[in-house]
Amino acid sequence: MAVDNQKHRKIDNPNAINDNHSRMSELKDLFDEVSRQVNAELDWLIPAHGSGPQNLRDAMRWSLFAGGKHFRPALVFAVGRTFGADDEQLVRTAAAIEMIHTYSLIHDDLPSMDDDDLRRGRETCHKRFGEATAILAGDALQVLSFQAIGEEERLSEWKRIKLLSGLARAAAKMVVGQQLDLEAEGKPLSLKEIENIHTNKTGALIEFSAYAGAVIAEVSDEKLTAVSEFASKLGLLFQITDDLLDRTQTTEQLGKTAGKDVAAGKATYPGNLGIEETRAFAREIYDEAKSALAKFDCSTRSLEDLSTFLLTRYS
Ligand code: GRG
Repeated sequence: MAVDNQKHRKIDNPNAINDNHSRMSELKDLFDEVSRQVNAELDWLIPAHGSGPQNLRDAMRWSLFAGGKHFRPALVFAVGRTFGADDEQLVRTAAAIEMIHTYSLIHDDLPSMDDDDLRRGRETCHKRFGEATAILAGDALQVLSFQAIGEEERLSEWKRIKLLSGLARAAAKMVVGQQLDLEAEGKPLSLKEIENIHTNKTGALIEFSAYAGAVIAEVSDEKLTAVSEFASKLGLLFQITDDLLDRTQTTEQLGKTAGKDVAAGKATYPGNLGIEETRAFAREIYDEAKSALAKFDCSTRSLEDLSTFLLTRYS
């Protein structure tokens, strides 16, 4: 009998264990390889020394090179490679998305927002460099990400325009989601309202990451629709399991303050549904993400593995 929990699953067939191990090691290779390429690109785009105030440069690099998971860049690579794009066409956009994501974390941690001291296992940007410099480091990362795509000569002008407008839309949604999130603190929300906050705040950039990989690989409009469907499920799955992590893991495991959602009176999936029902909901969304992948009509192994990674990361 199989228990429906990936980590404690009882598997009768030893081949299934080997397959699980080899897929986990393929996924680890994907994350390692993407981190290596993206960090090298970021180091080239924002070197340790150069013109302008050194303190601002140090603040950007403090947050950029703090050991984030690089989930969004991994998604750019996984979708792009799935449809045949070369890594050298993908890496700049993956790095630009990591810059926008890092800016959002720096600003989210500010005293006027979530007021946090710990991020990615180290002091937050404003704790280390002061509030004004942290605000400016976030601002600079945001605009530099657009510049990085706009000046990327390995991409055609048509692709650059599609990517720039898509990134601008996603970044705007993130701001809308953040404002809705701040306004909702301490208020009871319906599941629909929670989903609307997360679709904007977290989902939009994840969806854009998948879209970017597909645009760079020049997929058909029909495939692009399937990619969007998959990515919207993945964005939701990311947030549901992020909410679970906040409840089930320690500050050390997370590298950021655990239990913040409850302390800040945030409406979350576990707060609304309870932990067990949230787990079941995550499983449902995971299944829907996998069904969307079936429409890709090609091997989607790495995308299945990224989905499984999200589903199982909280246990
Ligand atoms: C300030 C404009 C503005 C937006 C902030 C994304 C966001 C909106 C706030 C982050 C707050 C937060 C913790 C949201 C939950 C989901 C999330 C984005 C988690 C952090 O992303 P990970 O887990 O982090 O990919 P790493 O460090 O691995 O990159």
